Amino acid sequence: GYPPEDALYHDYAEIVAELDKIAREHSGIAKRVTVGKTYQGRDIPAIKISDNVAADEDEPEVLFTANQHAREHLTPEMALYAANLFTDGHGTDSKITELVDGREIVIIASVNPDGLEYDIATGQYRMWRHNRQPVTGATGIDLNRNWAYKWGCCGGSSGTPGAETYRGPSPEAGVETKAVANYVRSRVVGGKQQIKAHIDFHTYSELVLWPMGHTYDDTGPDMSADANRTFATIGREMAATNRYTPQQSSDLYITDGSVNDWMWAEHDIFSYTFEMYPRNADFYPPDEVIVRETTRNRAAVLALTGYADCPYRAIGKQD
Ligand code: 0X9
Ligand code: CA
Ligand code: CA
Ligand code: CA
Ligand code: ZN
Repeated sequence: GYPPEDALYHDYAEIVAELDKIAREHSGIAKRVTVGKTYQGRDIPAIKISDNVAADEDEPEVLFTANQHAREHLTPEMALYAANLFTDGHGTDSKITELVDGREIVIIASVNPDGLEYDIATGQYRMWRHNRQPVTGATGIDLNRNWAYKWGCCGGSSGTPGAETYRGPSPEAGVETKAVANYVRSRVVGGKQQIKAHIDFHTYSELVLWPMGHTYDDTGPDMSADANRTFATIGREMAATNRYTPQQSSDLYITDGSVNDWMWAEHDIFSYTFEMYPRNADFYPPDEVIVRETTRNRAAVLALTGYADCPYRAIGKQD
């Protein structure tokens, strides 16, 4: 498990227990949802939060994901913070109540629990990034290079097993990538994708990133000028609240097969990456920073959830 000095971080069992507790204590507005299993057979832990939570209502859906990368331990904490924020805030905070009543919020607290558990299994951090499935000559795929849009197109991933950014043998070969992609596809109802907005949490660098990642171009065949302006406007608004730096993701570096490009290009989801604390290299901040660095994203999470009915409102348009 976690080193004793970092005991406030949640391991897999504790993530599951926390989601179960939230669902139990807020059963009218929270229920566990099934996303699928990891390579090693763990249930990918997720929760839905909305009024009339048992019904699939006609409300904009918002997705939060965390922990594609095993060692980014602040990110499941962010997911749990958001789950508690929406459930505790319902009925106590008028703005949160309105969001929970008018949206269907799904939080996947760890996309990669196999990797998380491997990273902490010895009690000494292993700096693990990938999932834990065997590939030719190595173990693990970089899940955030394995999405099925322009996979491996552009020099933003590696074809070598064992490399940090190994893209896997084929798109969605990663069991967890495929499970989350299947979940997103399952939200196409009557030909319409229900999920309108998404944040994928990573560490570190304190950035708000938006697509595209595979090209330096701001606009192109899969990114209209209005969409780009909307991404940038909402991205900058969120960054003003958490004091992160807002930028197109390729301005950081080129990635191909990353989640934001797929979510946008294939599903028209306004999909962001947040690179959380700290600003400079450190995957293992002490547990003392968890509360500060998750609370820091309160306003940004609420802002994107608010925009989900019509993100283009940010630039004064209707979709
Ligand atoms: O490389 C990644 O997958 C993300 N950074 S991390 O240090 N958490 O691994 C960033 C992905 C954002 N996309 C692009 N930079 N294009
Ligand atoms: Ca500590
Ligand atoms: Ca509802
Ligand atoms: Ca719905
Ligand atoms: Zn990451």
